[in-house]
Amino acid sequence: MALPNKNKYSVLLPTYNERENLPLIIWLLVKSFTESKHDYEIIIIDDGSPDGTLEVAKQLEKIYGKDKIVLRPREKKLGLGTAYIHGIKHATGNFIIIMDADLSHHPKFIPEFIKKQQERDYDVVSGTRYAGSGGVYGWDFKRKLISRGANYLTQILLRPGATDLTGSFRLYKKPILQRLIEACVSKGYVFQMEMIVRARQFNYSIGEVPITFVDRVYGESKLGGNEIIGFAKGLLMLFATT
Ligand SMILES: Nc1nc2c(ncn2[C@@H]2O[C@H](COP(=O)(O)OP(=O)(O)O)[C@@H](O)[C@H]2O)c(=O)[nH]1
Ligand SMILES: [Mg+2]
Repeated sequence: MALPNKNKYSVLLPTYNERENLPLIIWLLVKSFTESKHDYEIIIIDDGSPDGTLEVAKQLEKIYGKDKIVLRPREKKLGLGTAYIHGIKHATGNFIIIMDADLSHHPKFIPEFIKKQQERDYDVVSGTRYAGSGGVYGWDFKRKLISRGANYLTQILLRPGATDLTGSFRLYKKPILQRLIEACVSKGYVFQMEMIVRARQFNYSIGEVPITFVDRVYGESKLGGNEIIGFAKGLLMLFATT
C-alpha cells in the first residue's frame, strides 16, 4: 500500500501594484492545484501597494478561505528578497514555490515542477526559458538580447549548471531555500542568479522545467541602465566569491 502523499506546497506571491493581475493568478493557481490534487497554500506578501492590491487580496481570502490564501502584508515596499524571507516564516509547506504575480509565470507549469522534483528528489527545480520548449513572449528585441546576453555571459563565467539564471519561477525544498537566502547578499535580478549559483556551490541538485514566459500585461516592469550595471557588478561579485 502506498503511503499518503504528505507534501505541501507553499506558494510565495510577492505583490506590488498587482490589483488587476491578482484575481486571475489566484484563480489559475487554485485550479492547477485542485486538478493536480496537491496540498497547497498561497502566501501573498503585499508591500503597501498604493493601488489597493491588499483589498483585492482580502476579497480573495474570503472566496477561497484562510487556509488557502494567507495574507502577510508589510507596511511599505521593502523589496523582493526580504519579502521571500517574510513569507517563508509563515509557510507551513515542506516545499516552497516562488513566482511572480504578474501572470508572467503560468501556474499550469507547477504540476510539471512537482513531477520533476519527484523524479530524482531534486533540491531545486528551476523554470527555464532557455531550454527545450521554453521561451519568451512579449519582449522587444533589446530586452531579449539583454536577457540572453546576461545568461550567456554568466554561463561562461560561472558555469552554474542551470540554463536560466535570472528567472524567478522555482520550486525549493523549504530548508534549502532558507539556507540559500541566508547565503545570498545581492538584490533584484542578481538575487535570482545568486540563488542558483549558490545552489550549485553548495552541491544542491537542480532540475529544470521548460516554461514559456509572458511579459506582464497590466502594470509596469523595470529594466534600464541601472539594472544592467547592477547585473554586471553582481556577476563580478559572484565570479569572485563562488
Ligand atoms: N512584496 C513585494 N513585491 C514586489 C516588490 N517589487 C516587485 N514585487 C512583485 O514581485 C514580482 C516581480 O516584479 P516585476 O515588477 O514583475 O519584476 P520583473 O518581472 O523582473 O520586471 C511581481 O509579482 C511584483 O508585484 C516589492 O518591493 N515588494
Ligand atoms: Mg514581471
